Amino acid sequence: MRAMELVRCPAELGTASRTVIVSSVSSDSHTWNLVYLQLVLEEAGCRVVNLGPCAPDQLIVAECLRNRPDLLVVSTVNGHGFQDGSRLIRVLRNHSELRQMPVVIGGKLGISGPDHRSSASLVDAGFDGVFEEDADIQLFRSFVAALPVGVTS
Ligand code: B12
Repeated sequence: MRAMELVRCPAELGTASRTVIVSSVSSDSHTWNLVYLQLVLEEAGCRVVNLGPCAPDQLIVAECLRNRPDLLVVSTVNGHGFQDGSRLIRVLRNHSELRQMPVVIGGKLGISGPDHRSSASLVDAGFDGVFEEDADIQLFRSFVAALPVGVTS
């Protein structure tokens, strides 16, 4: 299965500036992936709140409730992404106010290269998009450009 098929593209197009939270997961201390994504998003005109590495689930929940972002971007490369991502998305989706918030995850999610079956299970668990290490960044840019504004406000 191609990465393209793992993205639920929002139908509605928005033009206003979007607020995006970028975060890693609790186990992951890698940082440059987050800096890279912040730059990509700022280049696209987004206001970015970067929570940095090793963000605990409850911090991510609290910052989403405080900032009401148009998108949460989770990035992880240490190889625990499938486990950490599954846990995090359940915590987020169990929160009634965050049930509709667009959330994507990407990076080096496992330790054996792209695993599209595991990515599909992340979509089943509640992610709106999964961008594995072989995904084209242009696909991510298109996803962001097509986001509706104000879903979580
Ligand atoms: C620097 C580094 C470290 C530093 C991090 C310092 C810091 N403050 O960031 C230190 C030494 C701390 C470290 C530690 C570890 N690391 Co390390 N690290 C690296 C290294 C060499 C470079 C990472 C980097 O900065 N890349 C630059 C950024 C810009 O690129 P990137 O992270 O790949 O992200 C890109 C894409 O993945 C993508 N992307 C990422 N997220 C997302 C999200 C979305 C939505 C999208 C669209 C795209 C996207 O966009 C980025 C640009 O293309 C890589 C190897 C490598 N060459 O990639 C290993 C690597 C990531 N580390 C690895 C490992 C295993 C570890 C450790 C577990 C090692 C250990 N046994 O202790 C620990 C884990 C620590 C932890 N708790 O997380 C493995 C992960 C294996 C895997 N996933 O298959 C790698 C791949 C090395 C390897 N080949 O084995 N590491």
